[in-house]
Amino acid sequence: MKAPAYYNAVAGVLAIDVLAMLVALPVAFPSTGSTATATSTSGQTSYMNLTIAFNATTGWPQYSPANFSVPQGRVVFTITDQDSVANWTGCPCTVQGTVNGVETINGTPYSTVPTSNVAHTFSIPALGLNVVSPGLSLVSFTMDVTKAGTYSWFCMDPCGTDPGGFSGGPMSAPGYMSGTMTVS
Ligand SMILES: [Cu+2]
Repeated sequence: MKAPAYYNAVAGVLAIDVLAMLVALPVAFPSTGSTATATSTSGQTSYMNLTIAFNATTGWPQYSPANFSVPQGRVVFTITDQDSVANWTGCPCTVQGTVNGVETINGTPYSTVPTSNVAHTFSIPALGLNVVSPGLSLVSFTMDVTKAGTYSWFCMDPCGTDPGGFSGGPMSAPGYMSGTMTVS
């Protein structure tokens, strides 16, 4: 039986998409898993995409890549947060250290993020950066990094396994809720 024309068209598009993913995936998720370098595609601006997903072995939420490099200049970050929605009344939810003091959550800009959904933060004290990552969201923020160096980042949210959550599990294992950003 001959497949309808629309089926062939859809299959063709799918085949192209799969091919594009096969090419793109090793770039987005290098085989080392924890180290990556941002790509600069338009002059001074570079792009760094982070994902928070559950580690297949431990089951803990994990930033990936945890250790990465960016060139000096303007960097546009995204955080794809696959963790669940969580309320955190004690959240230091003011966005700091980004261009215009805002981050966007699913396309909407916030200078203070509602405490009703805070899964993790991405914080670099040495650069005055604090960004909040709600569960099941896409966060974007822009940052101007002017000084070369290696900066420690970490999550301030009590997402650990100890009572209180500020230690244990992903909060105590390097490469989950902490890592380094190297500016070169
Ligand atoms: Cu966290």
